[in-house]
Amino acid sequence: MNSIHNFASLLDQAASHATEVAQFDPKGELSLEEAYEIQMTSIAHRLGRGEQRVGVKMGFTSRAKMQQMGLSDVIWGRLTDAMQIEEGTSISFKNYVHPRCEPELAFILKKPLIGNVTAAQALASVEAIAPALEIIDSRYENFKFSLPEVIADNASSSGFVIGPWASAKTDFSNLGLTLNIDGHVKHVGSTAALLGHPLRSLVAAARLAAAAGEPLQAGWIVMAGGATAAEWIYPNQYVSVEMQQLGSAGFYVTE
Ligand code: OOG
Ligand code: MG
Repeated sequence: MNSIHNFASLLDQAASHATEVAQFDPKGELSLEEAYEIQMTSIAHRLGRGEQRVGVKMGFTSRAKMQQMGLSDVIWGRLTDAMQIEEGTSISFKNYVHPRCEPELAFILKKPLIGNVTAAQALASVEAIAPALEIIDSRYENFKFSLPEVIADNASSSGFVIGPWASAKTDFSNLGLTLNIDGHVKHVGSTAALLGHPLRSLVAAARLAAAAGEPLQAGWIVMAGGATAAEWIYPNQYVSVEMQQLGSAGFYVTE
């Protein structure tokens, strides 16, 4: 119990000061329950400082991401308002340890979505969808971790950028997308990479969040997971996602 609180404080401090920590469970001996308890406790520190909970992020929902990180279980993390970066603005590189960016699809919900739901129920809860970027910044040295470690570290969540919201009536099952740096295409993919259909990521989010006692709420954002491998980002770059039909979203990186 004590170690849960210690690991949670350690990760919260590392995230808020952009410092790295050594892996504390490299062999993955903690249970997933313990790992999520560390995550919850660590995010409670942020909420205690006045941050507001705004949704959920999903992780390892595409093969590209599973392969890049060598893990294959779908994981999730908690989003707060402080993690949101306004589209078209800049982030300061010094606030990050070793950031990477990946293209995602974002959902915003118009009603709660709780527990075991069908894809049709999931779709009916969606207010709008948007092209999005996630900035992941593992707090572990060398961006290396075991499954319990990355879960404890809020699934590497660090920031997210949301582009223009579009009607959920748009067919988003297989939209082409690119991750671009300074206008150069770094990765090409499709929303179909997300568990075969991005709604499956939302269905999983509804189940996992409810099981944790924090069911998806109206107004919450759900980030469906990286559709391609993530790319390292550096100062003086403009990073963007371009998505078929939905448009683009981007941000600048300064020193
Ligand atoms: C873990 C987070 C995974 C995604 O979209 O798959 C994730 C990581 O890759 O550091 O955010
Ligand atoms: Mg992600």
